[in-house]
Amino acid sequence: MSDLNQKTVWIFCRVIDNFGDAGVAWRLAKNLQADLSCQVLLFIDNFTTLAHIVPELQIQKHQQNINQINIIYWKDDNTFSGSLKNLPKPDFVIETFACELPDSIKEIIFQNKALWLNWEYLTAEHWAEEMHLLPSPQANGANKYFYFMGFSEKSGGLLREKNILPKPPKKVSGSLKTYIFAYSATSWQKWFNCWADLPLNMHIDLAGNQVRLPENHLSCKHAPFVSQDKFDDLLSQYDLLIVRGEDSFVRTQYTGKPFFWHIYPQENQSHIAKLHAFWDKVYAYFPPELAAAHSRLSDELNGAIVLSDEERKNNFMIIFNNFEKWQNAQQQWQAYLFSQKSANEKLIEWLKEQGIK
Ligand code: TRH
Repeated sequence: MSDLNQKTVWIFCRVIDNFGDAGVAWRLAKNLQADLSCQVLLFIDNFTTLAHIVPELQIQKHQQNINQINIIYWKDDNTFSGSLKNLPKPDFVIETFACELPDSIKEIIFQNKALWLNWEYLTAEHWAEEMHLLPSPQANGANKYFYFMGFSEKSGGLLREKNILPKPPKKVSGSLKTYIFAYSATSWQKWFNCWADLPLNMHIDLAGNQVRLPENHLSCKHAPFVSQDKFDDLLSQYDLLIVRGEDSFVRTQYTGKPFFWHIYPQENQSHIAKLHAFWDKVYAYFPPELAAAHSRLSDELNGAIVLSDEERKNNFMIIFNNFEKWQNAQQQWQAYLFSQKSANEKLIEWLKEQGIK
């Protein structure tokens, strides 16, 4: 992949909650710096959250360089007085998750004729492919383009470091090593009790602080938060993963391991359409009976339905008794993802088409 010979990109991130806003912005910054050899300035309004992911970050130092990425504390226009002038001017600007840029930044975009991208939340829904890279004329005359990552050739692809390769499958040996990094939900204690009643030799590592430990004899312990650089290797050590949000969700797919997705819950259940749009693509690789069982459990985990104890148990029996078929299906999905160009590659192609060479 050729580089953008030291073009400069400004990335903006406003942390709403959890770790994903910072997590995606940091991954984007790392990928642009490494794979596109860009000069990257990351403006972010929450150093405390980012420091969980980047432990080297010094929270009190409002401008610092880590892994050749310039990290700058940004809240609004007032946190910039004077310092903007000393920064390398942007060739393109990425606003993550429509975090709304202050007028001072919009003025710099206009003055420098910088390309302006809004990096959208990841979805498999069809409409995102249609909107990908559409220009949206702005009041100051600049065009803002919407970048939609996704799972198909027509989408913006997924962020993928050029040095990661599909990991070979590993047979389950001894206990079923399970990793849970999820949101709180009413189904957890029902799932834990169901697993405790099954003839399962399972150990659970529980990350984050939103899910309580099982109230039964299941083997489970809290997993410490690791740096984002160590996160991929951590995920690949498990047989079964239940992950949340956006970035963990993508990184889990790269492991090729069986997983459930605990999607970020939205008002009026609008997250369910996004959940189904994704799994509809993946179930094409599942045997029908496995897809049906997984789908019912996934819907219960994400609050779409409530299963009876009997149905929950039957569905888990189906997926655990067909665990190798599940592994095989996820490895086929992994191969499909790796067969596509990454967001890194698609972005550099588009930037060059727009004249950034
Ligand atoms: O933390 P999240 O729930 O973030 C969410 C989602 O991004 C969601 O789309 C967004 O709308 C909401 O925030 C505001 O899940 P996510 O996206 O997986 O982000 C977690 C990040 O933390 C990810 O980059 C992985 C990283 N991480 C580590 O680096 N080390 C760890 O030990 C763990 C558990 C996570």
